[in-house]
Amino acid sequence: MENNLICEGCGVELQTINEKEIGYIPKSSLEKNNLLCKRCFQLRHYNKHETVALESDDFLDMVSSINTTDSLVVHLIDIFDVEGTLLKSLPRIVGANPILLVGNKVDLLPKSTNQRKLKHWLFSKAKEAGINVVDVYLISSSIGHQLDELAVEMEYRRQSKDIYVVGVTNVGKSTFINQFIKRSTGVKEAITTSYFPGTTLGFIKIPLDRDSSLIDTPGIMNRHQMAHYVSKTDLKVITPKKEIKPRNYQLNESQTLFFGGLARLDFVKGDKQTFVCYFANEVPIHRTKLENADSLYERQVGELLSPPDEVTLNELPPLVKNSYRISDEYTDIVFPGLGWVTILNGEVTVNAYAPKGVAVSIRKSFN
Ligand SMILES: Nc1nc2c(ncn2[C@@H]2O[C@H](COP(=O)(O)OP(=O)(O)OP(=O)(O)O)[C@@H](O)[C@H]2O)c(=O)[nH]1
Ligand SMILES: [Mg+2]
Repeated sequence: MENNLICEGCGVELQTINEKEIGYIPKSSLEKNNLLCKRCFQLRHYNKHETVALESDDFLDMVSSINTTDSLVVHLIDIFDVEGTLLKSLPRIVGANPILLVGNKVDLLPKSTNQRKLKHWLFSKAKEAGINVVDVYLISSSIGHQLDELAVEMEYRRQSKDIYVVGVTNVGKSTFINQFIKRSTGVKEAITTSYFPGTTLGFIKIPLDRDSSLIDTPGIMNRHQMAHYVSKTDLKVITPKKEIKPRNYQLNESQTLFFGGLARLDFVKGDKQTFVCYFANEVPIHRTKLENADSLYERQVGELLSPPDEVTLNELPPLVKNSYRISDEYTDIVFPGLGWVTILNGEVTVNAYAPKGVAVSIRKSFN
């Protein structure tokens, strides 16, 4: 299209030729003040989501152009899914530019969470992954927690340069930038956001001053994210919407917990103790005897044990078992993108099941 017009909602290049292709805008809408492609328009006004046929590599190539810039990078991750959203390939993507690591969505964590420990843990996770960060912040883009403090830090660190906000799909990059736009101009929801991965399709530049911008970028796909394995309806259920209420289960050995039918934890061996479960409040947790667990799953997955719904079930890889012998107290078994279970006393053997491709991990609890 003439002058390469860009959709203000998602950053895609606009075109008036093919309604089926991304970036379509009816010619008549080009006169409007606010240029939105058909997809953004439908998402905003009808909450209708069209799947985009763009390869994840296209986004990766686009975002990797940051390594040729001189800028500040804000790496946004989802605090509820650190393993799934901390980009190990970040140094390759952003080159030598300084990185601020920002954990988003702290509003979802229980109030009891020790944020100092969490911050410390994020520092060490970044270091472990070979990512050199200048500082770590914990924020909530939706409620604005710590945004003023972060804004000051960003202004100081950027030294008049551009700021790129980079991260895996769905961590809240566009919501984050919308907060800044709202604070400086009063305009709400300037950029399109949604709970589906893959909302932003191109760079969106928000001017900071005459020569520099705050830049939203398309999310990098992480195929191991639970979001890619479940239906839209299920994604709504498993995504926490408000503060998570930990659910406690007193378990004896040879008992099993099902998290819907998407994950499972067997308490194989150990003394009776409390298992504290951190999942979206809408995810049902079902307790059963270990000896009955296999048959219950076979009979009830998609029924009593749901999500998965029918759509997810058609796509869902089989659950894979991981065995852990845990000696330390306060250990978390993490089901990325779904939640985690804190084992208080330790000295246990557990089997943790998640769909093949979603890597279960363990960590020291930050509570
Ligand atoms: N609870 C909570 N949800 C958030 C927060 N920030 C963003 N979200 C939600 O996370 C989802 C994804 O937000 P987006 O801003 O579209 O994420 P994105 O990183 O721009 O996603 P892509 O453009 O697909 O890469 C939406 O449902 C947001 O409402 C937050 O601080 N807390
Ligand atoms: Mg976005």
